[in-house]
Amino acid sequence: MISYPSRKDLIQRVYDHKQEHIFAFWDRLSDAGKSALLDDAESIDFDLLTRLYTQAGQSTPVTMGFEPAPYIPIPSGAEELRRFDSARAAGAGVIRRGAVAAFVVAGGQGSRLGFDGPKGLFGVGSVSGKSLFQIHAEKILQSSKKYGTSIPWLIMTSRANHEDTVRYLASRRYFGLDERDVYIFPQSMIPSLDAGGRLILESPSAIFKNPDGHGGSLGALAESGTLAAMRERGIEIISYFQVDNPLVSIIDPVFIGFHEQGGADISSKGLMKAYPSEKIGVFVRFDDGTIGVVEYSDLPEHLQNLRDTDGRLRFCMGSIAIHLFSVDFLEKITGGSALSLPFHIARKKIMSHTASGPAEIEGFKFEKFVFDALPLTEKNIVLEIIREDEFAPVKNPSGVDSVESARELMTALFRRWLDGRGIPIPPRVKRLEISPLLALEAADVPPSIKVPDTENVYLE
Ligand code: UD2
Repeated sequence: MISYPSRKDLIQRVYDHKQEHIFAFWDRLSDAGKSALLDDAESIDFDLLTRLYTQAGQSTPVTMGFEPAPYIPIPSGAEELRRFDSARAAGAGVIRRGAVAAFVVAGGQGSRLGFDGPKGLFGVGSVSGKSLFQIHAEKILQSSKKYGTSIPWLIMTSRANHEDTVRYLASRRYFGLDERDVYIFPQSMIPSLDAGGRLILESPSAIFKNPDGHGGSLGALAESGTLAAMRERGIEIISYFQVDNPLVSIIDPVFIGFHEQGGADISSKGLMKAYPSEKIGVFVRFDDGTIGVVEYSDLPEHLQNLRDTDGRLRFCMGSIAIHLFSVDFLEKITGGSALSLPFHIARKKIMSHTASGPAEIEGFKFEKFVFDALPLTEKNIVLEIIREDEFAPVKNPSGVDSVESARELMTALFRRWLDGRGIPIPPRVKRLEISPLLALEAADVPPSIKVPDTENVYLE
């Protein structure tokens, strides 16, 4: 057994859990390295990892029966339109009284996109080249102006991208937002395991860990003190979204109005799945009456393909990870005993540090999903939205859900805005971008605006 007198108990714990291989390079470590490795080990919940590894061998992600969840459909008749108008008015009132905060989860590793850096720095503006973070920041800034308030922006990062994110936003002066309105905090990390249930070394003095999933955001909100700060500021609703969707309507009065009028703990936006295997979770009602989301990878193929008699997919309402959380509800579930959302287990390739250098190995990563908070609610609402208006995820370098598809969707949306306002678009225009600082929705576009006769048009 290795020796480090002041950390005897911890070392014993590591050996008791048969994880002593983490000390493989012990003799070569400096004192600082030894201490760093022991600190890393100290933060590990070995019993939790043992439980998760046992679970990994069982693979029963969804244990309860479920049916499709109810939802508020896109309005069609006059009465539904009136309901939406009333929700919009109620939501605008909530925003105006300064009760809404925006919250982006940006702790993910963006590995699918192949972009080396925080995904929020990725340039997605089809003409301006603006980054995802800039587009989000400008929407929040413009919403603050529109509703005469100051909307705080919460950003969850992770260990791998926290410093870069903080530096980037500071260097760009928070894109016009007041620094005091920007709250950046990292999420927790959890070790991955190899196929034999052993911890993995990232370097001789560090254990490989991954961010604990976007479900970690609720605990991180509370632990970082940000939830308390929101309460202090009079925030009642936190508007949650993912960093990779440049079309997201961050401060949406209609959505906020439905949430407020329905007294919901969580409200979620949903849309019709485009095809059965689309990589989005679906809203369901479990047999115990609670609402939840079943992730695409957990929905058996026959249920993905199942159709109703009218030909529509039975599980058609997809989750695009846009939610409103009431602060009361978040305080309830994160206060007192720790919030225990379940971990989902994914088999992944992981870089491991071995005696002969770095090597890719098969392992298990553990992540919490934010939508697992849905079954904890007493009241929730799912609101259907129009896909083309609000969803353009940037996940892949090309093809489906790529930067190119997102740029095309943005151009198409801005065209519809101008068409709807009767503003002519010269035929030469190929790419069109409207700055959030000019308009957040079609109704904001100044009717007097002229579209120049060039291929790439940026209206600001
Ligand atoms: C997510 C949803 C999927 C659908 C889709 C829409 C899950 C499990 N899947 O799929 O149902 O709604 O999005 O685009 O929710 N993140 C963190 N910390 C983490 C992990 C992720 O902050 O530890 C953030 C990440 O930065 C990103 C978001 O969560 O903003 C989604 O992560 P993803 O791209 O891995 O999710 P994806 O595409 O599998």
